[in-house]
Amino acid sequence: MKKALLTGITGQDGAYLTEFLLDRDYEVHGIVRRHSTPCTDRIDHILNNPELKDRVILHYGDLTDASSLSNIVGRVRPDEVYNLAAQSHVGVSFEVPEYTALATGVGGIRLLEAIRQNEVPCRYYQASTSELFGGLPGTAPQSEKTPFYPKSPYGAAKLYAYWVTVNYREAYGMFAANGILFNHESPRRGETFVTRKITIAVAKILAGLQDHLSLGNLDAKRDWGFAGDYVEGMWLILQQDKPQDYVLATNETHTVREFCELAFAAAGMKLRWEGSGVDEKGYDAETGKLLVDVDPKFFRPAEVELLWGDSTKAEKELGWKRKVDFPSLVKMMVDADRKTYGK
Ligand code: NDP
Ligand code: GDR
Repeated sequence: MKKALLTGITGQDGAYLTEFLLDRDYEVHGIVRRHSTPCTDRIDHILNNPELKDRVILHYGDLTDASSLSNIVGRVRPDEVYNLAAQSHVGVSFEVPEYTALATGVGGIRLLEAIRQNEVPCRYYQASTSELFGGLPGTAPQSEKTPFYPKSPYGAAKLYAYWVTVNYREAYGMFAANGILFNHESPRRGETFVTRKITIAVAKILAGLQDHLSLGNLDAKRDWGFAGDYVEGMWLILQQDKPQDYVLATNETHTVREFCELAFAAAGMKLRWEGSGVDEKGYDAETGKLLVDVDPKFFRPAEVELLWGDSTKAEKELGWKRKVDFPSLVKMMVDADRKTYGK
């Protein structure tokens, strides 16, 4: 039985990847942080499943604590390591820049060193991101060849983790690879990322639990796919003969405004927009009720305006392609939140 070690097992991608690996008969080891209340909601269905729970083993550790990583890697001696843990919120990285650097950036080299010093001949996946590109004008669609220009402490920290992954591959011959993933979402997406914030708001507004939704930049464009599709790509990257870096994306881009329109439409509401900039508002076209407004507090000190991926290399070499399209993704998320919030 192959052994995989995941950091970030309690996150969105960690939960999908755990399911994917269990389906392929792996034993899955996950590194979890200590919380005052448990934060395992996304994997509780696995931990409580009598047929699966013995194949998922959790270890306390932290990406900011090299000794914990070294102990776990030395004890488990995994075949594959997926470094998914991070302070992963771009906006929050402006509020906690130093911690973001330590966890999201330096965490990567701590884990690589834990593998190297324990002499574990495993394959290493680094969760790299389209935020590395920074969305510079004239660079889209972005591929493995597009120059990097991160625009946040998060992006800069991920840039460091990207390059040490390449460096350990070249310096020590390690099987270390980056997946440069564009935004991927799901009903398990963290509630403060824009897609989930929108789909929760739609469900709550419909159920009479929220009045309206306040957002920041409605014009930002993102290449949004379904997280369940992307974890297969992570695994495929580690099954290749040679370690290489790959972009995973849908090859489409949409604005935050479009995501809103589709999300409200999935619940039977049509948005009518009025005004512009911070004065823009979205009304229910039928009743005239305010549904969306703009609050400057959700703007970032620097913004990535356009992310649009080109995953031709992954399609050719990995045989990977997204399965869930944009409208189906939005509907899946709205439907799931409507179930949770009652209507
Ligand atoms: P989430 O924010 O949902 O999950 C992050 C995970 O990291 C959680 O399990 C969290 O644990 C854990 N974590 C955070 N800090 C630490 C730390 N110091 N030590 C150990 N664990 C820690 O992220 P996603 O699942 O969405 O993303 C997975 C990875 O992929 C991240 O690295 C992200 O930056 C990257 N990425 C994500 C994309 C996306 O669109 N989702 C796109 C490209 C890259 P806890 O539950 O304790 O908070
Ligand atoms: P992103 O995701 O920054 O792309 O990072 P997020 O959903 O936070 O923002 C996407 C875009 O929407 C704009 N926006 C808002 N964002 C949030 N969170 N809240 C709002 O109210 C709001 N209004 C507008 C943002 O300004 C931005 O332009 C995600 C994370 O998963 C990273 O870890 C990952 O690396 C990248 O995707 C690829």
